[in-house]
Amino acid sequence: LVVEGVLDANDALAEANRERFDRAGTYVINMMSSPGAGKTTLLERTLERVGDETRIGVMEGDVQTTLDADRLERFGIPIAQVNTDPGFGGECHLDANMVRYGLPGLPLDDIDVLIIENVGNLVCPAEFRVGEDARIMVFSVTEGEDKPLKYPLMFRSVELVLINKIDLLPHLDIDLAQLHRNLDAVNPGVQRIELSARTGEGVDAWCSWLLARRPAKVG
Ligand SMILES: Nc1nc2c(ncn2[C@@H]2O[C@H](COP(=O)(O)OP(=O)(O)OP(=O)(O)O)[C@@H](O)[C@H]2O)c(=O)[nH]1
Ligand SMILES: [Mg+2]
Repeated sequence: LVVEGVLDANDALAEANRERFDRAGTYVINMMSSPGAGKTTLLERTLERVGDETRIGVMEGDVQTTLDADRLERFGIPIAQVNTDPGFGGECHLDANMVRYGLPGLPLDDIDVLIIENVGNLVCPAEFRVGEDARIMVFSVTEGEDKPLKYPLMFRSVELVLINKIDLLPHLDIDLAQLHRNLDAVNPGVQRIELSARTGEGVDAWCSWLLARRPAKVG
C-alpha cells in the first residue's frame, strides 16, 4: 500500500514534468541500462554525429560525481547533473521529483531532444516514470543472453533496445540469437539495434531513430 502511494505521487510529478516538456516542445528520452553498458559513450558518439542537426540536451543521473557530465562538456550542450547522494538518499534511479529538481538548469525552449541518462541499474529505474516520451535501454552483450528473462521489467518497459559492444562478440560466449528470442519472450517485437559505441558500427541507425523523433520546433 505504501509503495503504491509512492508511485501515485511519482506519477503526478511525472505528469507535471510532462506538461513542462510539452510546453517547450521538447522530446524526452529516458535512457536506462546496467552500470557500464555504454550510455555515456553512446551519447558521445551521438553528439559527434548529430549534435549539429538537432539541439540535444542531457540530464545526467548518478549516485555520485559529475564524471559523465564532464565527459560531455566538450560538446557545449546544456547539461544538468542530478546526484542522488547526497540529497535523495543515494537512490539507484531517477524519479520524477529528481528530474524536476534538475530542470531549472536546462533551457528547455532551446532543446529539441532531452536525453536523460538514468542511474546505471537494471531494476529500479524502470519503476519510475519521469515524464518522458520514450524509454530506451542500452544493453551490453557482455551481460549475457539471459538478462531479459531475469530482469523483465526493464526490458518490457522500453520501446527500443540498443545492443551495444558488438565489437566484443568474438571474445564472448553470448548466444545472440537466444538474446533476441529472450527479448521477444518478454517484449514481443521490441525494436532493437545492434551497435558498437567504440567502433561506431550501427550508431547511424540509432541516430536515424533519434532524428525521426525530433520535434519540428519553430522559432
Ligand atoms: N568494447 C567496447 N567498449 C565499450 C563500448 N561502449 C562503451 N564501452 C566501454 O564501457 C565502459 C563503460 O562505458 P560508459 O559509457 O561509461 O557506460 P555507462 O552506461 O555510461 O556507465 P554508468 O553511467 O556508470 O552506468 C567504458 O570503458 C567504455 O569505453 C563498446 O561499444 N565497445
Ligand atoms: Mg554513464
